[in-house]
Amino acid sequence: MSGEYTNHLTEAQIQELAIHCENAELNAYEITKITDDFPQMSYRDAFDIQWQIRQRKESRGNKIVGMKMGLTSWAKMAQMGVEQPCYGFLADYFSVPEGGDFVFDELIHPKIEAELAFVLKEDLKGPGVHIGDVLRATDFVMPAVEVIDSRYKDFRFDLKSVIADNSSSSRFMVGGQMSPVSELDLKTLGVVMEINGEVVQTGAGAAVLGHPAASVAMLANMLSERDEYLEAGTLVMIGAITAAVSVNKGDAFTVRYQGLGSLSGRFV
Ligand code: OOG
Ligand code: MG
Repeated sequence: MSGEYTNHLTEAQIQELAIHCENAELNAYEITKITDDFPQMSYRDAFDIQWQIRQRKESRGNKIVGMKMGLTSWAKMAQMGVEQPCYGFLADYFSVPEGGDFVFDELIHPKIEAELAFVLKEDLKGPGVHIGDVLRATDFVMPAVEVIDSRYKDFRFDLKSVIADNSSSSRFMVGGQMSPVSELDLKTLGVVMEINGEVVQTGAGAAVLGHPAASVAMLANMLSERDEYLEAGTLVMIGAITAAVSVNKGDAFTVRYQGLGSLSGRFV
């Protein structure tokens, strides 16, 4: 993603594409991927579209309550055919309380992901942020489930298109038990995902870039390309540890996290 970081689209096109993607999210309908119509779109353009969507929400009074990394595990990269991580933001209304319901009809074709969330007690400013910085700056870790919902037809995209679509961010749940990093072995931390009582995915923390904290470090470094940073207090989801799993209306899930309890919810 380094190298070319210039705009190939005009400001008006970026604005128009932000509205295009955000309307699809707000009204739960599919769109064709942006690069089909704008093959010249650059990474800079894609992130500008995402930041424009963020601004639109903030200007309507929504709060940004965290950040997420995506495509950070081999399981996810292989599943989506994309080989580099991306990031997105989390808005207030994406959050569903622990044990709560996800309203299926507000979504297009949701999938669930087992993740972890880091909550920071110090700022993290890239470039050059490493795992040690992240561990020092982390207040606590808690279990997280992300519900992703690409706005693109059939959940198919390339890296630039998914970045513009806020990296498929849609809903999330955090809760379970929090823990300081000193009490966890983040690499071997096991997760078991069950849907309707059946185990559908299993994994361990090291699936995410070798160590979950590496994902937070990468986010801080990516944000520095835009002179942005992670402020103390920010919640960061590290990306799915296993492949994502499609869900249907009526499904119930439980994800168990070694040493951190479990998260459950339903699609109603
Ligand atoms: C992109 C977002 C991926 C994760 O945790 O890997 C993501 C997608 O697969 O739709 O959130
Ligand atoms: Mg995710």
